[in-house]
Amino acid sequence: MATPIKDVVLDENRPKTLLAEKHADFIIKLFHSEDNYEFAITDYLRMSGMYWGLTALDLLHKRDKLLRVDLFDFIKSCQDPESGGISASLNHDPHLLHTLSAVQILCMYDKIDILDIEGVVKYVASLQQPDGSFSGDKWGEIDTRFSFCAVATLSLLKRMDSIDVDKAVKFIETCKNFDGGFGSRPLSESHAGLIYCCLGFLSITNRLDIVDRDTLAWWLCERQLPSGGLNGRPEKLPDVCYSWWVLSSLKLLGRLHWISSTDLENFIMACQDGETGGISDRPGDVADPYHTLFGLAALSLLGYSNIKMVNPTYCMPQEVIDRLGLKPQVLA
Ligand code: GRG
Repeated sequence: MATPIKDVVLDENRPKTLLAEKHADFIIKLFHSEDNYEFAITDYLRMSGMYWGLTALDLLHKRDKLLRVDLFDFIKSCQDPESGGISASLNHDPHLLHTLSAVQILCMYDKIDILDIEGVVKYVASLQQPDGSFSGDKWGEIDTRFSFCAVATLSLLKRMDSIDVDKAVKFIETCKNFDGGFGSRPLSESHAGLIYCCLGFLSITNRLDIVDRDTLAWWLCERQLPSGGLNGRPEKLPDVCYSWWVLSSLKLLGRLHWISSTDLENFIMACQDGETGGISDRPGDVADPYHTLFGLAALSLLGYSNIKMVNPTYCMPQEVIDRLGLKPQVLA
């Protein structure tokens, strides 16, 4: 007997059009919720949370609705003067992920000069290991996510010369699997989130040539389920965030048309919260800024009108990448 497919069923009364105003209000409200319990307990991911929210607002053309100059003072105060790295929030350790998020936000607002840029470069370079991999922070966890964070940060700062790029590429190559995908380390299971990190890394380093293009594109398009949603690996439920991790990967491989964009669009629309605004992982769940950004960014890749064009490598507005003069590789 065939194994039943794990999936969700879309409700007839689901939202079917983009609730842009509601999503903008949802994000703006989050930036004014310092007194909430939820705000307090998410301190450890604040910098990335700000990147998700601000990028979502910008993609919706609503950046000007949030005028808070104290955001930049906050980011500046999260840079550790000793290591040069940036933390999620005050009194947290610096980490590559939050360093990237801070650099992304400041590039979007053309405010990168408020940072000690040499300090950031020194921090990122100090985390490269003898085998070319990167640890996320001084505590030493190695993961392909951190290889992506390192080269994304350095390329935005135009300082790729500060690391050994060839060695970094060799490490990513050792994380490639028989199915064309990539995992977090050598011999780890292929996962759509990590595939995005490795393809984003290879796009920045101009080395997408090492990818088994069609084997990987086939694995990626097999992530689409009957509901139209995408999962991150076989036998898992769909989740809006994979609309981004899978779709951006297909875009970098020049194979976006291998999945049904209409079905995916229906799924993302169904995950919108018609009352509070925001997008959740699956229909009916609680909305959050992470799924709101990645749902909107996926709709942008699908060519959805009224959403700014997103860059598939950096998940930032394309106009910012153009302004910086960056041309990450994308296969035709
Ligand atoms: C700037 C867009 C941008 C990204 C920064 C951190 C990062 C780089 C990307 C994250 C990529 C990602 C989502 C990796 C997934 C890691 C992983 C193994 C998740 C597994 O989580 P489960 O088991 O999820 O909860 P599934 O859906 O597999 O059940």
